[in-house]
Amino acid sequence: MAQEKDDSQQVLINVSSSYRFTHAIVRTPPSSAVLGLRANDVGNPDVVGLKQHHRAYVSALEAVGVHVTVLPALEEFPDSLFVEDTALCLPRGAVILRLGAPTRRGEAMAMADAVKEFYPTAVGLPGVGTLEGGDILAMENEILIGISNRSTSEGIAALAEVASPWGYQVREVTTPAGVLHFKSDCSLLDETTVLSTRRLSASGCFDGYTVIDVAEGEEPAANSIRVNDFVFMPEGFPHTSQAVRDGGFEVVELPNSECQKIDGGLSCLSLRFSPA
Ligand code: CIR
Repeated sequence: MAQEKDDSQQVLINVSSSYRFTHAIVRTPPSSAVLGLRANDVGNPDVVGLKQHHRAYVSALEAVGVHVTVLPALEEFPDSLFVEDTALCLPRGAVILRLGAPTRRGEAMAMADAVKEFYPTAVGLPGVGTLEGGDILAMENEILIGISNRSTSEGIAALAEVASPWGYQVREVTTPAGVLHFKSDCSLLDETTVLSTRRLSASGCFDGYTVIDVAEGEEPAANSIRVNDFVFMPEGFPHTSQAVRDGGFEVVELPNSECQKIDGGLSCLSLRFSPA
């Protein structure tokens, strides 16, 4: 279990929350990101802008008390800035995943050593199914995983095998048709609250949770991240950011226009964790 310190640097409380993080791992965007995978071509990302936005993202994490490890760019993997898809890091252990996109498979192996710095006992996903981190929403006691074009039932069952002994129920849910990842359409805001598109919450997967709806036409805002006391949201979605503020959350808006051109949201850009 991770621990937090107050201003006097005394250890205060144990933290095992699904949104309190002491550490993050990110990877510098490669110039080859112009070749990144995308469902619809709306033009290539501007690499200078992408790198600027990435630096702002790292600074924002640091500003809320997260220690960030920045890995070097991997030009051979255009999508390698989206580190979230390569591993799942929970308080009690980490799993190196098997990506569903064939061109991205090698990214997981490239991430393994960095994860093992913090989780020496990290394991590989058992079996043969595929699972990308973008489909995994880790809550307090349960982990929701969306079946998608990238993540299979076999991959989800394999994760359940590993995560059940850590005290989590794994629940298989459905990613809306045409949506890349489950978390393209939702985010955890606190223990009992999620931000979700209506097309996803209509499936009933968040029954029992409080849902804040993403405004119509602002669907990319669904991929936000709660980090410690703040919710990081992409810039340019005023109705949704207001709804989150109205829900009592403190919002930090970050530029993400270039990532969005290759289907990347804010969650995709980091592994966030508090190792025990
Ligand atoms: C891909 O298609 O794999 C990348 N262009 C975007 C990955 C976004 N990752 C995420 O949502 N976790």
